[in-house]
Amino acid sequence: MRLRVRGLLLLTLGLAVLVGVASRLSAEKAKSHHTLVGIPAEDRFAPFAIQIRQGDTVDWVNNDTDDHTVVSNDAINTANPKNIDVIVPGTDSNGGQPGTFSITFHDPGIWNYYCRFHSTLNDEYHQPFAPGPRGGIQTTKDPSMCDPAGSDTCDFGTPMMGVITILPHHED
Ligand SMILES: [Cu+2]
Repeated sequence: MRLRVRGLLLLTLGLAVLVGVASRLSAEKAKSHHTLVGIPAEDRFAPFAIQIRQGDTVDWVNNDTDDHTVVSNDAINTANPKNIDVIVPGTDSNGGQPGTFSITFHDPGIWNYYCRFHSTLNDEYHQPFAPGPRGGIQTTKDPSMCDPAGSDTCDFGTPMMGVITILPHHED
């Protein structure tokens, strides 16, 4: 009888601890907000500019058939993380599923990024021109990337890029 009461007490205590942990976990999950940046079947990030709060997570989802990249522009970013250079697979290279990539931003600031495959626009259609892995707004202008026919595809234009503004925590 005594043993059974003690067993019941222990069981009740155990359950109380479990419920406590579960509710704390769900409270933490509710606090971290997720913002989606999609890549449609075009060479762009949508939306191009977003505003989030410190501690929030951005989820990139590549719905295009082609691979794209998320590359940080460390020269002008005032927020971490630095040195991001990640391929977000398109459906062609990801078994038919959109590739995904996420960053949680822990500091307030501005975080600019681009896709290094599509960081300049071509002359004719104003679509991102793919100069290859070494192209992009962080490299110097390379004459070998110019169109020999004389068009100005070697000129740098608006790249496939985005900007994230990370606001400080709510004051509460
Ligand atoms: Cu791209």
